[in-house]
Amino acid sequence: MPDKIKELKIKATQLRIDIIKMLSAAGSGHSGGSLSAADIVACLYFSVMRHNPQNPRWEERDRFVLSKGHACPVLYAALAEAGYFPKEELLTLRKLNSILQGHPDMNKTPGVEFSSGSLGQGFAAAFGMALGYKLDNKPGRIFVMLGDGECQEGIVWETAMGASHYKLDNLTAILDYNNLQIDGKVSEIMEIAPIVDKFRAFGWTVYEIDGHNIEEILWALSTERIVAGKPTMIIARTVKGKGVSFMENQVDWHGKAPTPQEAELALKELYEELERLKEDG
Ligand SMILES: Cc1ncc(C[n+]2csc(CCOP(=O)(O)OP(=O)(O)O)c2C)c(N)n1
Ligand SMILES: [Mg+2]
Repeated sequence: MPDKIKELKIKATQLRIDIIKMLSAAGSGHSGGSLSAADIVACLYFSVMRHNPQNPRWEERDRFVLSKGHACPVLYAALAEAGYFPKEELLTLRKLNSILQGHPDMNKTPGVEFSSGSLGQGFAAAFGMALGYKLDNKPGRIFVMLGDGECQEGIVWETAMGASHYKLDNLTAILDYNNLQIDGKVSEIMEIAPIVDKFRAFGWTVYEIDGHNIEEILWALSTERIVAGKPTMIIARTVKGKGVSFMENQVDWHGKAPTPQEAELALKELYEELERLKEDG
């Protein structure tokens, strides 16, 4: 496999390892939705985005907003790996006075672009950032990740309408389509399908990919996929809890942290995967 793909698979596995360590140390937090997003977040921070951990407020940077803010362990793991703050900070997740709060806080954590967690709001904020970049003639791109349960929020559809009205082709959204929300299957609680047709009807360019396939993620995030005058939506099919066998597709793991014993089992699997990737790629 090409070196770049191998490197990103290793990064994503490293993020999953850090997610398990952080959540286990914190004793609370969101496992499933952090793990489902790891491959996409790895591609963004370690291949696609133009950003500078030494200068987080660089004017022309690309920005990433994690609208499904409860999955912040994956964001914190990526920011630490990229060098925004020391990795030791990860083990302070959810502690009093930590820079790593239970939901992202842009005033506390270097590299966090928006304080998200109230579902839907990060998407709207990203729309505002993209509009601001256009008005200021800035070259950067704005990326935002949503959950599928999050798409049940009305604000998502106001944002979808606004972004296409203002022709925000500098905005790329990624939907982490794992078909699970806090208390069950999205398709049973309040169906969002046909989500591709819905975003197309709202004027977006829509791509559907496997959200764990690095090649497909990079393909969809490439500037070549941008259609002038339209925002881009990437519907990424994912598995909630991806990478840890006993967490995969289990709704119980939405808002639960592993016990020390469970963390040990999870880390064993992930370190084996890391070794496998390093050996044969
Ligand atoms: C406005 C709002 N309502 C409710 C919640 C509580 N909540 C946190 S996560 C979640 C489910 C989100 O599901 P989804 O978007 O599918 O996330 P993922 O599966 O990626 O974890 C809910 C209801 C919230 N954070 N914000
Ligand atoms: Mg979901």
